[in-house]
Amino acid sequence: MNEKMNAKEVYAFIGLGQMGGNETKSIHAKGYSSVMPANTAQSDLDGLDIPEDCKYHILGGYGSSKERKKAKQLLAENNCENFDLLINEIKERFGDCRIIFLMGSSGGGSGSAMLPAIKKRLLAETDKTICVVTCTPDDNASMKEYMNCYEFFQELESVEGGGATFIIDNNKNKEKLVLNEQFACYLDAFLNCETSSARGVVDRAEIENVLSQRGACIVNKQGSDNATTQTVIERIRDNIYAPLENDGVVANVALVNSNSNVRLSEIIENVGKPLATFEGWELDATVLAISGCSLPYKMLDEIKQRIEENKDTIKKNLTATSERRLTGNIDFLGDITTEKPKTEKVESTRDWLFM
Ligand SMILES: Nc1nc2c(ncn2[C@@H]2O[C@H](COP(=O)(O)OP(=O)(O)OP(=O)(O)O)[C@@H](O)[C@H]2O)c(=O)[nH]1
Ligand SMILES: [Mg+2]
Repeated sequence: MNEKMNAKEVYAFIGLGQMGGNETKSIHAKGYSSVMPANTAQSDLDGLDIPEDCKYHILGGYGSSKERKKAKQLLAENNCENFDLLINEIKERFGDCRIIFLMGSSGGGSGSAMLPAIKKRLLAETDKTICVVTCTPDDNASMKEYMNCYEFFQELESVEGGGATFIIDNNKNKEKLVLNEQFACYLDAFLNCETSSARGVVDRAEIENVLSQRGACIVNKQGSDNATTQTVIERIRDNIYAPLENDGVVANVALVNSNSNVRLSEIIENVGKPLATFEGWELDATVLAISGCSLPYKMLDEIKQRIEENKDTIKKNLTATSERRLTGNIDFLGDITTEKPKTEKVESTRDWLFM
C-alpha cells in the first residue's frame, strides 16, 4: 500500500437499512467520502443528508417491515439479480479500499437480513477485510426485533473468516443518533491514531491487525485531561457497546496515549491476556481498542429466553386472528325482503383487498 495513502481513503462504509444509513451519515460527517447507504426503502435514503450519488436503492424494494425474509427474497429474485448488482456496485465503487465496514441493525428487516450474506460474499470474492457495525434492540423493542436479532447473530457467527464486529447496545441511550455519533467519533479516533512518537506508535498495519480479528471489538476515546488507568478500564464496560463476556477471551489490545497516566499492564489484567498488544504515544486523546473478544453470548441468551417465554402468547395471538368466530345468521330481515336472483362471481385477489 502507498504509505502516504490517506486513512480516509483506506476505509469504505456500507450502511444497510435505516440504522446503517444513519451511521454512514455520522461517518461521512467525519470526512470519510467512501460511504454507501443501501436500502430497500427509498424513503429511508431520501431522509439522509449525504450526497445523492452515494446512495443505493435496491431495485423494486419499498422496505421490509422487519421481515428479514422479505429483504432476502428481494435479493434472491430473478436468479439473485439484485444481490449480484449490489455486490458488483460495492466492488466497483470501493475497489481501492482495503477495509469495508458493513453497518446495519440486528433487529430490523433489511439491514439485518442482508448484512451476513453480503459479508460472506465479499469475503469470498475480494481480499478485503470486512468489519461489521451493528446494534442490539433496546428493552422496549418488539418480539419481532429480538427474533431478528437472534437470527442475525446466528448467521453472522456462521460466516467464516476474519473481520471485527462492533456491537452497539441500544439500551445505552434512548437517542439512537447520539449513539451513532459517539461510535463515529471513537472509530475515527482509532482509524487515525498513528502518531510519529519516538516512544512508540501504533502504525497502520497494527490498526489493520486489530480490525481484521474475528470476534467482538470495542474502541474508545477519552480526552487527555480525563484519561487515567481507572477511567480507561471503567469505559471498557461502561460504554455504548453490548457487554463484553467476562471470559478473558481477547486477541488484541491497542492503546495510544495522550499522557503518562494509563498503564497498559493493568488494562490487560482487567480484560485478559491478549495475543498481541500495541502501544503508541503523543496522540491528542487517549484511544483504546480491544478486538477478538467473544460475542455477547450472555446478552443473546437473555434475548433467546425472552423469545421462549413469549412464544406461546405470540402463537396464540397469531392463530386467534385467523380463527372464524363471527358465525351465525343476523339477516333477520331476509324473510321480508324480496329475494334477488344470485349472480355467480369468481373471486380475485383484488376482492380480498377491497372487501
Ligand atoms: N443505534 C441506532 N439504532 C437504530 C438506528 N435506526 C434504527 N435503529 C434501531 O434498529 C432497529 C430497527 O432497524 P432498522 O435499521 O430501522 O431496520 P431496517 O434495516 O431499515 O429494516 P426494515 O425497515 O425492517 O426494512 C430498532 O431496534 C431501532 O431502534 C440508528 O440510527 N442508530
Ligand atoms: Mg427501514
